[in-house]
Amino acid sequence: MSQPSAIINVMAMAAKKAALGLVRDFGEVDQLQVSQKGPADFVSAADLRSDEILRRELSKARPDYNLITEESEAKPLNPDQPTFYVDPLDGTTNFLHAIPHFCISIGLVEGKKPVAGVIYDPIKDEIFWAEQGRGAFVNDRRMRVSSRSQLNSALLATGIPFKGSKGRMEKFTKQLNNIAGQVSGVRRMGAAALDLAYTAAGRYEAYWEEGCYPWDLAAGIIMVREAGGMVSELDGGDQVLHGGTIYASNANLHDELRRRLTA
Ligand code: LIP
Repeated sequence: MSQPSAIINVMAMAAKKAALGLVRDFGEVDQLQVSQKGPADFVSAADLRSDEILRRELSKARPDYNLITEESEAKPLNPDQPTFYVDPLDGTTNFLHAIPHFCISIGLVEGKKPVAGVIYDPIKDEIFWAEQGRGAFVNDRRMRVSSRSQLNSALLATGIPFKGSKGRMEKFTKQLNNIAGQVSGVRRMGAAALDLAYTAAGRYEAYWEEGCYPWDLAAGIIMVREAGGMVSELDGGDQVLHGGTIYASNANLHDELRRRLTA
């Protein structure tokens, strides 16, 4: 196994520290489901607590780096320094409904290129990590994308538009209509970072979603690439981090799936 570098250790330690609070809070969400008001405020507070710990830990270890989190206000970046893109709770809706599928995602980006990433699922205690040129790992096992090349045995993941994702439903239903009947299955699990990590681990053959943010994607993009997979925009553009529709898959099925999804 490749030894995690200093920066991976920094990111992994920050994620594990923040996850302690998330796991404790997750235990309470279950109780709050039945209350009249529901757990929404409680969950935003949990998200903010995770955010605060991640910010503190990452900026203590790398004070010069830029840091953007889902919860932070936009501020000018120093273009000479790398940028951490952090989602303190990816899969918020799952968390809110007491569904144990969520994670913390930390990506490190140089210029526009993700170069390192850590995604931690504290419920399953799986830490996914990758660094440019050093491979991708889950816990201490190397990850490789799947080698399936037959469409009919491929399992895909996606995100379904929901309230607020204006105008995307028509395009999505067309994509789903083009593909669902051809493949083994399509999952909507609700945490983009884990969808990418699972694609890197060969659990899914591919994943696509429109409307994600760089903090959902930065860590997962480097993971899929280091596991031997391909990541692009569905329409062929190269702005994967800031672009429209993220599309990641194993190398064998990349072109064929894209053709069908965009037909
Ligand atoms: C979520 C993503 C998910 C997507 C949701 C949302 P959050 O991130 O991981 O894939 O479908 O719209 O963006 O809001 O839980 O950090």
